[in-house]
Amino acid sequence: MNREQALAIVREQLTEHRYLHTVGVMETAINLAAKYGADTKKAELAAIFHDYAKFRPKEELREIILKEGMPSELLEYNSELWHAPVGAFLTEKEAGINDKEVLDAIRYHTSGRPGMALLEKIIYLADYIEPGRHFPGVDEVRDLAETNLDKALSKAVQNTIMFLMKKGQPVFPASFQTYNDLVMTKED
Ligand code: DGI
Ligand code: FE
Ligand code: FE
Repeated sequence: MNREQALAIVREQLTEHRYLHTVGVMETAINLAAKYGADTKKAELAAIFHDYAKFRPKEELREIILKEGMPSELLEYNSELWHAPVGAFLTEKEAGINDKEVLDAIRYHTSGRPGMALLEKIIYLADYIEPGRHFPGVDEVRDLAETNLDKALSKAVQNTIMFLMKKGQPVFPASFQTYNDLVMTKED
């Protein structure tokens, strides 16, 4: 599937604002992939589909999580987490993409996971720093992403967890595990 075909499919699923975000993630992910030695075509495809399920009704997301054997623990946490694993599922089912690396990058783009693959890191980070994002701390992560993918990622995960905690919201355990994994394995 080429870029135009993929973009046309997701455009129908998204608002204009979310579509522009998706294009920003795509461009950012391609640049990161080229810089850090990942497959730029896979980065492009994963970025295009990463928010594919963002606007499905919550009931549909919940049902798919239960029916398809995804971790039901997800349902106890913020529903914002659900579109990622369901997005991977629907990208395969409805768009026919079956590349496991691409699907995993979609699946883990919100929560992260310990031991993230290069492509997963790139999509998580591209989602966080694409040019349409404006929130405190994003420029620091953009700067880190120029030179150190893992440092940028660990700062992004840290910021997200701190943002949730400041609001008194629950944090999905995989997000904490991702943070621990990144700070405990980093070299300096
Ligand atoms: O879909 P996007 O808005 O582009 O971004 P996203 O997929 O990273 O998810 C949106 C939000 O999910 C993110 O801003 C914070 C929220 N969220 C809620 N609970 C958790 C969480 N994010 C993480 N990493 N962990 C959580 O437990
Ligand atoms: Fe998302
Ligand atoms: Fe996104």
